[in-house]
Amino acid sequence: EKPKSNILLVPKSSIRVIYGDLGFLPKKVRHFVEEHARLCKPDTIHICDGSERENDLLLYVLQRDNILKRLHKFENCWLAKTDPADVARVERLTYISTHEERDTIPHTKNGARCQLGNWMNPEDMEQELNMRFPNCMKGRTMFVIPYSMGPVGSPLSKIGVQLTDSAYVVASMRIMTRIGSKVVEALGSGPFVKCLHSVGRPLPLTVKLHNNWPCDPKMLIVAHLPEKNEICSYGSSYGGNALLGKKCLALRIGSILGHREGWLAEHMLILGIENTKTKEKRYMVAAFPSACGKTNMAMMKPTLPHIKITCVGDDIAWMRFDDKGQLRAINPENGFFGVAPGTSHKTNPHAMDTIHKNTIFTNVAETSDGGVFWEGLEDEIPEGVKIKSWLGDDDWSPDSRDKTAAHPNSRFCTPASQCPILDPAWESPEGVPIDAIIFGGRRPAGVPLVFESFNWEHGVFIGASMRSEATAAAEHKAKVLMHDPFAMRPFFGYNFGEYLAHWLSFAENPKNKLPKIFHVNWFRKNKDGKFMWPGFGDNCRVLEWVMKRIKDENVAQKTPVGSVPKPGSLDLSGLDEKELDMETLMSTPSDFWENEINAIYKYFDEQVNDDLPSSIMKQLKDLESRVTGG
Ligand code: SAT
Ligand code: MN
Repeated sequence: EKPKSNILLVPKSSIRVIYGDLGFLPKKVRHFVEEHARLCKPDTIHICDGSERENDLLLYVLQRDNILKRLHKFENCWLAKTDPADVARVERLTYISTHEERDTIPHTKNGARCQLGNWMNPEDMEQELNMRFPNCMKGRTMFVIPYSMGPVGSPLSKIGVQLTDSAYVVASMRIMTRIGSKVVEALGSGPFVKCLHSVGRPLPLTVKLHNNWPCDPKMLIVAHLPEKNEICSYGSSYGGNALLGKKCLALRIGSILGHREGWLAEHMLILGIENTKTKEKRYMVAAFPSACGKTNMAMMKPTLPHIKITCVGDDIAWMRFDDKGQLRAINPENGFFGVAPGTSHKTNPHAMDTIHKNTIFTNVAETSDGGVFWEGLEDEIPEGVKIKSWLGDDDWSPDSRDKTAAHPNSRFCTPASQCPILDPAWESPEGVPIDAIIFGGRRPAGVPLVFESFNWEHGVFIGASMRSEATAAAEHKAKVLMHDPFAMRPFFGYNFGEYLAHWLSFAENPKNKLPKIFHVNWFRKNKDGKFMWPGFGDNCRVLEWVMKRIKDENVAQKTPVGSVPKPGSLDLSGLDEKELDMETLMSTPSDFWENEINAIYKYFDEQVNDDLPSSIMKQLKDLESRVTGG
């Protein structure tokens, strides 16, 4: 049934659809739009079709409103500078609301603050949302973004519809997800995740904006309502707070759907690796905490000439065992939202080649020749070019070192299709076959370059006990070792104990070919505080070894912690072997591991408590007896 006109009737006013046609939306989507238009009271509605014409219009508006600035050095590239108070995800205001607290988070010991998610009961949540959303879009346009996480029409994909009053969010969602009419067609009368987002600044403004960037950090909330299949986000326009397909749908809601439907939504890159000598090709996934070099690894330029790496995704993997028992993964995203600082031709040449067109940069520094700058690009700036920092310091120089040029969490938002090493199967609807799962972290001491788990259960334990030096992507500033199980700490959609049980359950089906599980650490330091391993493109040497282990080649030897490469089994050709202390790099000092085991005991006991599966506790005890030899 079609609506009578393209004008939405709301008591005492009417809201005009200025772009698109309400009549083309499935009935359920139309009701969702109407209900929230009535609540948020935008002036106008724009239904996104995903066309070029639409994008031109959005970019025109964003430029006119001084939110985006064209970067003349590149093709169709843009710079946004945010309110300095809106620069990252805000974990402490990110909630999951369910009737039962225990569905969302474990019962911590002695009322300790839960580090594995924030829960709120539905009544309080309703109050919080009612304090914010009524009339919040006054004077603004409400955009309707139908989007697909995963290739449009793939049986592994999920559809969301995001309502937002931010054109910047639309332009970014257009890069990061597949949006528009083709998604509406694929949706039909099927289910979708309802996503509501507002910057929280109705017009006319009552405060002065910084950088014309509307946001309301004091009222910020990111709420997940899995029982209603809904996400509501208020007060921020930035990254994971506002692009609701990414962390909110693809990880938090995704992990809940995966639990329910028998699959996994993980914070993992997906890469292909080919040995051109043996013509063998494999796919692997890897989980690292944010800004730990994950995007660099996903796009690695290998230093071994016979190894070829291809990229399927740099942040999120949705995985499922198929009916033959093969684990398969899709990348639900359509672009890269990568941390800019540290990205250079030296560290990630393929990313550098990806971002010189059709890219939105946020909070990087700009150069007087219309380009961009951030920490790590010092050697790539032509002489005489001036740098303007993200905060607007006009003549920023590397000597004014107390202030960085770019914000440490500044980003590029760029289409995956532009990556020069994109895997040919990256959009394959059935997903790519996964033969190894890699966990990793930034561990300055004690943790070997690579070790392999003894079995699936031990591998799940390794994921559960991951720790890493904290990074700039979240609001944590100081460098401390943080527990970050599965690199999912801020992204679990449901009780972490249940999540572990879900991972363990895949071993119960004898048909499943369980991939081998590994842990890597590119960041071990020697006594002088220097990195012991060259990292970056040389990490392909470790992946080549992993490939050998997939085939069960006899190249591993046991340590109490896991199996490490036998001496001589890592290809070190072309490296200065005098400089490398492989023995120390692979060592597992018992005093270090005794401390580590104590930290894991404490963490499991306090944070997971009764929800910890007994087999994971048994893995910890087994590790302890192997380490202490008792
Ligand atoms: O801002 S995002 O959540 O998209 C990226 C991150 O913080 O990990
Ligand atoms: Mn991430």
